[in-house]
Amino acid sequence: IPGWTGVNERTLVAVKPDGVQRRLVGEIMRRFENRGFKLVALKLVQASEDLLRKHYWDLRSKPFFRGLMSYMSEGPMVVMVWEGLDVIKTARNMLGENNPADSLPGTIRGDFCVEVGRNVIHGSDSVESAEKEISLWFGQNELHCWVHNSRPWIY
Ligand code: RTP
Repeated sequence: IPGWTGVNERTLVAVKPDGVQRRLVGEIMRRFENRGFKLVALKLVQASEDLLRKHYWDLRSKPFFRGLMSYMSEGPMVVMVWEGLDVIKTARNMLGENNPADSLPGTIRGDFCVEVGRNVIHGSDSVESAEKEISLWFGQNELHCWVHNSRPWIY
């Protein structure tokens, strides 16, 4: 099939508690579907402190770590795995910069938030972190493999 490399990646995307509370879940999912990515896992989770510590282990010595733990515990998150060509990098572009002030309009953070401490969404930043985060948040039986038989370029 012309233009189809078959190189599929998976990334973890999480709508943080503020995003859920502000009813942004549908809008965010719509953007990923419209872009052409495939949803392969989805759940609403109130994250435990243990899970959040593991997720943000690399940031444990940062001054904002305690605030980050408390922010991420404020309510349930919608955690998803999206699949498709270059989805890790493309998702990060769709999210915008870590600091919403640096995020261009048209990105999720550029359209929906102003504070780094309430930046609405998380997305894995590399192949290694995507693999680590997917196995942290999901069991194997929660990840679904499905295909669009007649149109393989639709991931
Ligand atoms: P994320 O992991 O959530 O996608 O964010 P990121 O890679 O863009 O940024 P990272 O440096 O890993 O930071 C993780 C989350 O910590 C919060 N944060 N607060 N100065 C601050 O108060 C500060 N800096 C970072 C943000 O929620 C950020 O997304």
